[in-house]
Amino acid sequence: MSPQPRVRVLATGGTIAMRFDPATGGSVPALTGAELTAAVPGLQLIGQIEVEEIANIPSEHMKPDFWLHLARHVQELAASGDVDGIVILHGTDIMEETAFFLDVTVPTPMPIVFTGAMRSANEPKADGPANIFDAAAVAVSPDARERGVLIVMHGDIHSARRVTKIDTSAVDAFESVMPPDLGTVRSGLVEFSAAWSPRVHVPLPEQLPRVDIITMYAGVDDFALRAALDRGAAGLVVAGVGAGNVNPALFHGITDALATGVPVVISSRVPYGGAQPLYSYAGGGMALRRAGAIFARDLNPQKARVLLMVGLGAGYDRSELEGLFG
Ligand code: DAS
Repeated sequence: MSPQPRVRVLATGGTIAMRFDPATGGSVPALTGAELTAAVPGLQLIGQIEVEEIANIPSEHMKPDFWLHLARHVQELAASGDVDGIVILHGTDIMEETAFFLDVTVPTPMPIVFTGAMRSANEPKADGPANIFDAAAVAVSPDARERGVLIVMHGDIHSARRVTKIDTSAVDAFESVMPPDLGTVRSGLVEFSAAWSPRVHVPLPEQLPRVDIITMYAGVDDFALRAALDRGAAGLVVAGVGAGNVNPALFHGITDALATGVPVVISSRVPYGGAQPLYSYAGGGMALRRAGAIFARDLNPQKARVLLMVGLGAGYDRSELEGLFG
């Protein structure tokens, strides 16, 4: 009988590891990764499961330094030959950012699968156990190799690049924008569609510079933009409206930032369609492009920030950054 595939589960926390606390009226961190995996019926039939307790924090507490530590550890595991697939248990609020960071900085063909839960472990219909089972089934699937980092939630398989959280409470809270999901997993049956997701790789930097996101909304001025620059932001991401447009106040702030050599990436508040330069009036996308801004295309603002941080951390100049964003 062929040896069981070796699955390493890295537990970082999140709702999946929480319990509702009647004393405080809310959910709080409560369970280890070992307790979570031990409570999943049939998990041992999927593979040889080994759990590491990396952290037990809500994902809002994640910081870029944690990303660097996690990426180095995943790189070591991928190179060790001791592991066939990795499952990372993580909070859902920041999951897409951490997953995309590893997708960009850890170019292994090995399946790296994130999952979490929308309900705490002691809530009715807790979704954590099923998500752990599904994530492990994907992590040992030969079809999951060379796919980049994946997020598996509610039986759907998503690429780290295209997935985003679209619902604050539903168990099917994640959706892939452009193209559809990569596939499904139902009771251990893993099926990938023909969909694909582009992937870029940047060598893992030693440090990640400060990059801030500036949001466009009616009447916004350049206060937040200039405050970010005053705090030493090495790059800016703009969550524009439409396909990537801003008002004249932000436009002038952006052109000033560009003039001082600070790269500015234009993304969009809108989840579908991506950012592209369409309008030539002051603040329109084409005016921003002509001023030297880079367009994020399919990346939402939080992921464009991840890629800009990594590119700047790796020492990329403006033309290399332009290439990175495609
Ligand atoms: N507790 C929040 C987090 O850690 C939400 C969740 O995990 O679903 O991201």
